[in-house]
Amino acid sequence: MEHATIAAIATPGGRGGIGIIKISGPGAVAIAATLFQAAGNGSESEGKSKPASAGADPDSWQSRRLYYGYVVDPDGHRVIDEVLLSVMRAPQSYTREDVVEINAHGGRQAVQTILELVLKHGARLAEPGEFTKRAFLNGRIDLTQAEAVMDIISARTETSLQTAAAHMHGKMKQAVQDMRAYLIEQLTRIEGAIDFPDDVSETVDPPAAIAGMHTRLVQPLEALIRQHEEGHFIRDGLQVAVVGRPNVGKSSLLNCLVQKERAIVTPVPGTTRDTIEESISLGGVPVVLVDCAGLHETEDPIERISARKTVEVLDSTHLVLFVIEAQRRLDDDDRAIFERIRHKRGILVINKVDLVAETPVAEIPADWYQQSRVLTSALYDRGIGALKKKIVETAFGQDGLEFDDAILPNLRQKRLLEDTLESVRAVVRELEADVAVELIAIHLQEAIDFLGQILGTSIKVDVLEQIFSRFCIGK
Ligand SMILES: Nc1nc2c(ncn2[C@@H]2O[C@H](COP(=O)(O)OP(=O)(O)OP(=O)(O)O)[C@@H](O)[C@H]2O)c(=O)[nH]1
Ligand SMILES: [Mg+2]
Repeated sequence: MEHATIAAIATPGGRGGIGIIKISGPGAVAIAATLFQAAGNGSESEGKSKPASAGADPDSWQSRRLYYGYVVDPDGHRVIDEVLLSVMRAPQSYTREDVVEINAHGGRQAVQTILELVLKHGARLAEPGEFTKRAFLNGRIDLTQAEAVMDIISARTETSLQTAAAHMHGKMKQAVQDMRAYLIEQLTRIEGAIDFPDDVSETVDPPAAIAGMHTRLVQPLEALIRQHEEGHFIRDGLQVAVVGRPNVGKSSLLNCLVQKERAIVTPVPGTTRDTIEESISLGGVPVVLVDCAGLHETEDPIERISARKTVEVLDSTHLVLFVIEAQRRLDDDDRAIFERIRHKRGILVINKVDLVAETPVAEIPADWYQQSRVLTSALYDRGIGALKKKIVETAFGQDGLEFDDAILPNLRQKRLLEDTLESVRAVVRELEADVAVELIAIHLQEAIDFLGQILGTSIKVDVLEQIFSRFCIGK
């Protein structure tokens, strides 16, 4: 474990009410003491509601207390800023080391100058995520909780925030620890059988062991892996492509859904040439809407490039809004588009209903998303609420997404869960085939190691570096 004292600006750049410089490590308090001059002159603390006045001796500074004063450059005694300083002594701090936070005024200059002074007096600039990495290396949190810290920082909707917070409070950790404990118990028994070969059948009861493997491991592992797929939307958003012939009102619909003039709308077919993306939150899930160029048979070279882009979007999109016009009969272009997307999950949006008296003119084949049709008028903002509801329903089922207490593994965790499942399945197969216990022990150990990598108890240094490098500086 490295013992350098690290420092960074913990608040975002730009102007703000306050800016925070965070220092962590054995030298944190001493460095702060060389720069901080308490306001007032005594060492007695004032009333509880006011910041305390710090004594000159930093050893007398109390943990988790705010001190009021100034940061002064020791060379030349220039006052840099009026600040509040807090000390959190090890091990009761974010990193489990001594931590000092200096709350300065939030202009770039003051915060930057203070950071430079802190660095000059013995700290080094923290790498991205290094504070959290220290919290992990010092055993305050496990790796699933460290990863959740980053998810909280980048959470885009209420639901993503909730699930990240649940992970930070150790839900993922608990689930993995339970499975790992069970595997260790099994391995201990099997190893007992290796040492006393006469007692194999007594120590290991294969049918019971197989049943246990199923309920305690195979099922929970499969559920967690499935939940990753659903959780993936919470993290990265559900991609919804808006497609149809030129001029059917795709851009108008996008604008209605996001409630702003995002895409250009004109009566001229072929207005949208490039794909346009905009995000909204539906049912707690970030939804990324992609407005595409109209698709139709054409010789125009620009339109052909646009069409190629649309087809690329269609490949990766989770859900398609297929837009047709209510006042017009379907033509070959409409039919060609449907053939392209029929394998995709989709909603048929019958737009421009304001132009028809009652029922749409278009005679729609029965197999065109029969369960998922919505009538809209993007011009008059009609049917948009129903469309939003349909998007959630079509993507996530009738009840929407139930994420209240779900555990949503990230990609790294999911891959390790899959590796674990594979090893567990091997164990089950070997128990069924009655193979040598030594072989079973190897696969059990493998599964234990994979779960350990999720928690961070057995993990390679480069993997750790990779995880923490995705953090922002100052966290
Ligand atoms: N009456 C009526 N007109 C609409 C409606 N929605 C869109 N329009 C009109 O249809 C024309 C085309 O709308 P856009 O939103 O640009 O259509 P688009 O599908 O994006 O067209 P391209 O980008 O060219 O493929 C514009 O004149 C819109 O005002 C609607 O619900 N009712
Ligand atoms: Mg358009």
